[in-house]
Amino acid sequence: MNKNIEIPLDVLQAFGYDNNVSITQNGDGLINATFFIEKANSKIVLQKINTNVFTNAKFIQSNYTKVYNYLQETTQIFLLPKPVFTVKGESFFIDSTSGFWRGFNYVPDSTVKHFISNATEAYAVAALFGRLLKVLDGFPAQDLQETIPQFHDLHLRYRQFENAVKNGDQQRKLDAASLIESLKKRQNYVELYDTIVEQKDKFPLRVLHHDAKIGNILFDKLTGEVLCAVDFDTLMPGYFFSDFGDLVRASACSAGEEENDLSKVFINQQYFDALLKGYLDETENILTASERSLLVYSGHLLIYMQCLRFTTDYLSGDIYYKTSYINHNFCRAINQITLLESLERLVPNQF
Ligand code: GN1
Ligand code: MG
Repeated sequence: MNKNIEIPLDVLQAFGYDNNVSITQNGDGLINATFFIEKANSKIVLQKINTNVFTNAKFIQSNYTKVYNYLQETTQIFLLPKPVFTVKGESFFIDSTSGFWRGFNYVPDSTVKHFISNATEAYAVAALFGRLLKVLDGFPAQDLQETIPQFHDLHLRYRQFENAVKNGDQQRKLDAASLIESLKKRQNYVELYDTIVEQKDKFPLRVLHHDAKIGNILFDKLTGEVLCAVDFDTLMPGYFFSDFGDLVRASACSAGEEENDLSKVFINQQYFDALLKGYLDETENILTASERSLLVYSGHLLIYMQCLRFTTDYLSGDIYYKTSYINHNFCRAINQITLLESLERLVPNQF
């Protein structure tokens, strides 16, 4: 998918700007297009939502508004980027080509990082997402829409993978033969997922971020401290393992999912331990005993799921994730299976 998109004038005008602004594009996300708009003393983040992925993009905005207002009303201190409304007072704007746009206030002096630098940082990052679970514990999960239905449904992801293996590109299938075997051989993760969702009393539906990767955290540019999480597009009902799983996937690793030198791809035990402590310090009294006992396997589920998703997209001809080179999704999938193998050595799966 192509990532270079321009901002039409009607969009700028809808948010109270004109062509007389400075625009920079942030190239990080794999789905949406993100821009920084600056004029005089104001700076906002404007995003074009990928409506092929978020077919009901309005749900993103209604979920965010509900949660944002809930946190303001319950005076729980949890920083969320403030939504920017259009001049007509709407939380989004649909342009003349049906593009879906929404904005946030830029969080001053913030920056993003792609890697965790030390265990203290890993602890802080996990505590942030643990706190999110905690402050939303009283929020009724069923009041939120599924912005992508069955987003972290491992059973569905496995079926999509099987379909892609069956109907996907023949040459790519041959090239990925050993990766496909490695994924098939690990169907016990799908079984674990199935047993979790079957036991609603032990594993209740909760509000999860569903993309707790390091790139979705803002850090203070000066002190390096964690400021807040961003990208709440997949904030929706889900199960306990999603955010901690993505934390392990993206913050306990020595290198990110774009790394092709596999010798650099492994789980850092110190970071893993710090993540677990950070998450549990915030959520220990909220999670059920069953959730706590399976928390250490969250990373297995999420890395496995991400590997299935990259492989599925590769076999299907790169229709979902933005790619920059020919085998990009394949390389990401190989990176993720390597990471999974490393996690399995550190925390052998016992089920
Ligand atoms: C996507 O858009 P971005 O880069 O924040 C994806 C996540 C994946 C992630 C992998 C809606 O997130 O689920 O984990 O890429 N988001 C969607 O980097 O599919
Ligand atoms: Mg995202």
